Amino acid sequence: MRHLSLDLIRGDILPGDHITTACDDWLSFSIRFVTGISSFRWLAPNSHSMIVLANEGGRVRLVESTLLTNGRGEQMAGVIETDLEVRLAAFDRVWWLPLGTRARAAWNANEAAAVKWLLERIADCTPYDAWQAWQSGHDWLDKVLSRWSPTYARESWDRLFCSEVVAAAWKIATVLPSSWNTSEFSPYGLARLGVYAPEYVQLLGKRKEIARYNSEPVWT
Ligand SMILES: [Ca+2]
Repeated sequence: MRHLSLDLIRGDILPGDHITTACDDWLSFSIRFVTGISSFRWLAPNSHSMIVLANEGGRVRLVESTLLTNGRGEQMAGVIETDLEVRLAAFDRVWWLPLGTRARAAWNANEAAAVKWLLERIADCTPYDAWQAWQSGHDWLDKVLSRWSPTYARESWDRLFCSEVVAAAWKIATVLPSSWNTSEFSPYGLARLGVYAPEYVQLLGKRKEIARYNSEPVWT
């Protein structure tokens, strides 16, 4: 992992790449705790996921499903477009996880379909999926009870949580196999998938490696 400021690499960030983050607040801690335990770790390193929609001359546009207060003081809960540079201020740690060669080729070949789907989700303000976010985080029960577990989420894109947006766009772009359930991926689960370039970059915060980054085979 390299630790570099956004200014040094902003031109290298590409559509489809995963931007993932963590905060030192209780919400991030609780997500990192439950998703870490499900992965047999004390704490997951990351708690939120965003996907790169476009890079316009170094201005990195993102899509994310999140809870935000807009400029008029209204609470937003769902899929929105944001700007990486603006969003940096909201987090304590931020990593850029670039797609690797195979995933990049798949994304580039199917980018139009994935971007169309992302823009439609922004346009219809697809609501935030708190229930499936909770289910995806508590995977430890699924390992015992399989699909009868109360924490097993059937794939459903009517509502979307943060890492579900990334996984769904990747599935549309064939970065992930069509048989995979995108409603079961936590931010840490996504960071472990073997879809990335060998090297990733921390853009912000005290240095923290993502254990098991890029380690789980996707195409076997
Ligand atoms: Ca969902």
